[in-house]
Amino acid sequence: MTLTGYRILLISTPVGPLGSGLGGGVELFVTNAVQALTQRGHHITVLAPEGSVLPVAETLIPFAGSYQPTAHTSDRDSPVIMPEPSVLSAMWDYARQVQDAFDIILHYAYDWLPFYLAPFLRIPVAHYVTMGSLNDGMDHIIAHAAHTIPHSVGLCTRVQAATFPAADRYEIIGCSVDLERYEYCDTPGQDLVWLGRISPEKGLEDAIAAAQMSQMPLKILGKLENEAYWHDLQYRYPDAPIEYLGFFATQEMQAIVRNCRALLMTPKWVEAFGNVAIEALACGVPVIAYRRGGPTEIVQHGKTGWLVEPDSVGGLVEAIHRIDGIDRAACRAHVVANFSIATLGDRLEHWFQILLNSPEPKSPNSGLHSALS
Ligand code: HBI
Repeated sequence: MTLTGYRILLISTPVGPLGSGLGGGVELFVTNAVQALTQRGHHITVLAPEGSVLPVAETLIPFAGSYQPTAHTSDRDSPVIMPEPSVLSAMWDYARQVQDAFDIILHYAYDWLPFYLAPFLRIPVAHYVTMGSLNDGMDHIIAHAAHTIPHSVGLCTRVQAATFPAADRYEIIGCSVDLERYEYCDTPGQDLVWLGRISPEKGLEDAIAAAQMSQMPLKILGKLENEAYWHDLQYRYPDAPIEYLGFFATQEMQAIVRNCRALLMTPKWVEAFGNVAIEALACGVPVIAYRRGGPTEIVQHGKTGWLVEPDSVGGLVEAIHRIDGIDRAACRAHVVANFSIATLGDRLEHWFQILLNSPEPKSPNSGLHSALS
């Protein structure tokens, strides 16, 4: 550590360039982490796939190579795949070469390699895991990393931790939004809004069904990741009052979302966190979400939105009819109190201090099998 802060090497997700929308919520995690840490006097160097855009980064080094196949579209028993020449191995080979110029590595890849490499490096690695359990191989290496190097794996929420083996081994870091980028609105129009990667695990069909049943117009924003899925939804709900507007960067996205009556969150998987929930709340937009995954630790039922029986479209419709009972100012106030950049900075800095003052890694496998059995 220099007198004025940590020298941090931040390695981004290998599934696509920052700013492309391919990285989903990770783009926001990375942007907010860089802001939170820079504001506190730390020095961040970001490694990311070429073509990445990260305005808040003082140093961004691009890497060529094939993207990793996305874990959320793989099977639970999918083997580890390295599509060489891979952007993931290129970024980590560079990290190996320059490690002595840094105090710590912070990375956001939901991929096997960084977890395997960490004990081989001379500086600590903080693994920030941004999804719940998806794959047996990843479960094993994540639990192994948390066992051999205690405190080295950070998650967003407790409910996400519960999806992994040895749920008590993980640091809960949470997430945040930069409140200055979200403008509060207390005079919404009639539209509902759904926001996220258009991919089956996000459950867009239920939001469309709820719009059809309630006849409330629904705006849809996000990366059109799965064309076949999207065409199937249009075929199944030809008359639903929906409008797909495309993928937008934060500034344009929040200008649309802030004018909506409520955000619908309909995850079919255990959403690790649900950045879109705190983005909407930051604009004063109440959240109607399935009582599943990260949103259960963000939405206060009856105060900042409604938590609905999972997969119940009728439950979504009932909540839609009650949405005017929610105080929009309370939505923004909750984010200010719990999910600010300053709060994230506190948690990241505390995590790094623990890691930098931790003893040497434990010998692997000592007692691990019991944790995984
Ligand atoms: N898949 N293999 C892989 N690696 C990632 O880093 C990754 C992913 N799928 C989705 C994803 N990251 C992000 O969109 C989420 O972590 C938010």
